[in-house]
Amino acid sequence: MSNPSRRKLITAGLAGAAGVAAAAGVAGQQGLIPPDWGGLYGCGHTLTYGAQRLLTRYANVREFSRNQISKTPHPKGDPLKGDEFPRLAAGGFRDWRLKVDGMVDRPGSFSLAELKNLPVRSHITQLVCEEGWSYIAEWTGAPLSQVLQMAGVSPRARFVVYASMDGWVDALDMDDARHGQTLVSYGMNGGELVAGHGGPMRLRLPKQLGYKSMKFLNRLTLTDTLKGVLPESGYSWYAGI
Ligand SMILES: Nc1nc2c(c(=O)[nH]1)N[C@H]1C(S)=C(S)[C@@H](COP(=O)(O)O)O[C@H]1N2
Ligand SMILES: [Mo]
Repeated sequence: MSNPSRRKLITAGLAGAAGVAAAAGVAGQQGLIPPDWGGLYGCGHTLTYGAQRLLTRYANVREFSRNQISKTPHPKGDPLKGDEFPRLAAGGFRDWRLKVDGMVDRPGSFSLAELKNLPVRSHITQLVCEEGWSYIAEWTGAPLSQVLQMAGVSPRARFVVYASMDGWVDALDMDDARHGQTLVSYGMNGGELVAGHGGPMRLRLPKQLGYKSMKFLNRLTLTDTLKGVLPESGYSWYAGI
């Protein structure tokens, strides 16, 4: 190979690399890169998340009719260990609060009664467990977007980190957090949300697999990074369906 053609090749290679870098930059600005883009499975995670964000960012998942509600929903329902949960339950969850902190103008906490005063949204959707079972139920609650609005989210916030009384921690991006079907849910099939399904309050996020619909929710933290925030769980961070 003569030098000029090799130089051409190198130039073409550099231009190609610059193109990939520019594409990655644009993809980042458009919110197409997930926080777990690195590592062994990063490429797959990025393709899944990027494609879902391009195609279904604002789409709703399917809602069912009342006669399709499952007769026997499948609760994994372990009771919570420790004294806190029985104490709260004995008091009708009057002392239970949802804490909201991080990148918000008005950090604080909300009682169940305050959250029930927000606009009410219900949907009949399918909860799909990664283990292969699913059921259809009606969930009632406040749109998470309303809770975020009440707390005043900073425009710099990129994720809602959420945590439960049984020590789960997970996170959503702002698209899914503000999606109309994403609820902080306190009701199921026309009654209260029972403890077996995560009562008094769970996140209900029908756009992703069941493990993202955290039961026993008690904290929301707005952040601009997930670095060092999420435990190593073995589950994919983004589980769009
Ligand atoms: N806090 C908490 N939330 C949780 C879980 C859990 O063990 N603890 N399990 C998750 C999984 S893997 C699934 S499939 C659903 C099950 O919801 P269900 O008990 O209402 O059927 O809850 C999710 N949320
Ligand atoms: Mo699950």
